[in-house]
Amino acid sequence: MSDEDLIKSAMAAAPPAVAKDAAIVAISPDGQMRELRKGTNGFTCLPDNPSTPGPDPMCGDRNAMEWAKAWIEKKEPPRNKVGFLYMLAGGTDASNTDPYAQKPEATNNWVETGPHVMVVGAKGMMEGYPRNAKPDTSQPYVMWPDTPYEHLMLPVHMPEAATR
Ligand SMILES: [Cu+2]
Repeated sequence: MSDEDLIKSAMAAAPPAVAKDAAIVAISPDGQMRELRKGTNGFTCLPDNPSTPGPDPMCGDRNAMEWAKAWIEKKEPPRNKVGFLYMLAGGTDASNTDPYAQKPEATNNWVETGPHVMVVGAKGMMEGYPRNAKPDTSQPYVMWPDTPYEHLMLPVHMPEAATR
C-alpha cells in the first residue's frame, strides 16, 4: 500500500471530523512505528493490518495509544489510564483469547465484530459485561478476558460503513 492508501485506510476508522486532524502512524510487521502525518487533536489513526483477515484500522486517544504500544511490545499496559478507540471501518476479526493470534485456529476462539468502539485500561468498568471466550459480538463484551489487555468492545451501528 502507498502512504496515501495507508492514510486513507487509517482515517476510515474514526468519524471524519476526528480523522481529519489525527496523526497517522503505520506499524511495520516488525512492530516499528512510522509517522505518516502529524496530528493536532490528540488522536492517532493506524491503518488496517494486512496480515490479519478483515479490516482493522483504528483511531485512539493518547492513553489508548500507550495501551496499544504496550500490547504490541508485550509489556504491561499503563496503570490508571483509561483510553478510547474508534474502529468504525468494519469488522475486526480476532481471537478473543489470544491477543497475538494472526489467523483462525480450531481452539483460539476466533470472533468477528462489526464496527465498534473500545475502552481500554478500564478494569473497573468490565463488571457486568460478558467475558466468555465465544461472546455474542453484536452485543458489548470483554475482549481478551483475563489477560493484561482485556478491554471493552462496544458495537455501533454504521449503515454507511459498507460504502466508505
Ligand atoms: Cu477493536
